[in-house]
Amino acid sequence: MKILHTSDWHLGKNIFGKKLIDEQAVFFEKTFFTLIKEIKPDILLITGDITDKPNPDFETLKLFSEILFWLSKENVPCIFILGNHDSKRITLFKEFLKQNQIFMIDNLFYFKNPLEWKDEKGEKVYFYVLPYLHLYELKENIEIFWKNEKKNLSDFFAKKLQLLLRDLIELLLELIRDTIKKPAIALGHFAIEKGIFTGEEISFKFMGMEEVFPLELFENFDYLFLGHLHRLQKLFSKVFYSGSILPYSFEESVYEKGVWLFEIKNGLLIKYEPIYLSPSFQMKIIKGYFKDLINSPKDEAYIKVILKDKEPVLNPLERLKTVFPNLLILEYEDKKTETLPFGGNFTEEIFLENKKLELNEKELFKKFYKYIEEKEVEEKLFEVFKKCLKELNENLEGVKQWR
Ligand SMILES: [Mn+2]
Repeated sequence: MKILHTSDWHLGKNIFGKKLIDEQAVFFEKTFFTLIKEIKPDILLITGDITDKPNPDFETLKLFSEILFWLSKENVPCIFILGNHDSKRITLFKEFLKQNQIFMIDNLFYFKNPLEWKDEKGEKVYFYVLPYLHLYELKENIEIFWKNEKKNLSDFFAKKLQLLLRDLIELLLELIRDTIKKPAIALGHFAIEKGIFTGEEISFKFMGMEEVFPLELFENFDYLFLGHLHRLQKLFSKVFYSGSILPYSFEESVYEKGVWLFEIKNGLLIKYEPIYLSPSFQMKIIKGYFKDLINSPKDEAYIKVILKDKEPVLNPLERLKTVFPNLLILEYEDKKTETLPFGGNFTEEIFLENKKLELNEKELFKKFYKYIEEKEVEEKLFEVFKKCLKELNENLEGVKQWR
């Protein structure tokens, strides 16, 4: 049985104000769909964070519906589960989609009754599906789906002063412990100990699942295919994160993106292979002095510039955009430079120098203008300055007399 595992699509994601929806559409059309046609998986798993926001905009929903349409047209069975960025808005049509073997999972039904999946050769697995839910939803779900259990749930809840996510997860695992069918594959959206965070895994919901669970909690499962951590990784010998499908931060863009291809034979995972996919856009961090960067060759990638200059540069973002049209963010290497008001050092220097040279205001202005504009002030402009200076001095005189 061939299983393709992907996660954290974050459809509709913006980075520093740049919408990525077009790039995401290109990626699915050119890269992702081609891969699916090539691999022909028996099932495709998407373990949460399908959209970037719980209330996705129209463009995002449109792209998502196009992806769903393609998958159903190509008869690719899939399991989608909710992540911490998703909401039930995207599972609204789940009953229709189920008829095309697209399972959109937003409750614990398939955690209690695992989703049995069989391929043409009779190979069989059981998916225990644990979507990301609010703490109260999780509690509600346990009460609904296990209401006929012998164990007294209300006793359990009454005993707890404060309900923690960890308690509910432990309870859930306890509730299904004796009924687990093999091979048992858990699908979820949470962090496991030793997992590498990228810093992109921020929670959109109040009760964040920022808890990191020990592996031993899940010892009854044979494999865990998970979402949430954005780097593609394998932990211990049975936990797999496919990571985000595209690079979503500058710092992470150096790591390869992709999906996991699993092969199950006689109930065992006989193959796990990361398939790396090239993103539909490039992200780069460029570090250097302004004078060098402004003379570098044109680069269309999404860029973050880190300026090494010790002195603040005038309008660096706008000026560097002539070289890097997709420059999204600019920082100074020395954080102190960033907070200096522009010309902070300059004015101080000039002030001290002026004390020595006793420059008058007119000469001082000429010097300042040359520093900023890198050319001599034109006569016309200088006349305007002189006029303003005269008015200012007259006003100051007026104030003095009035006092
Ligand atoms: Mn995510």
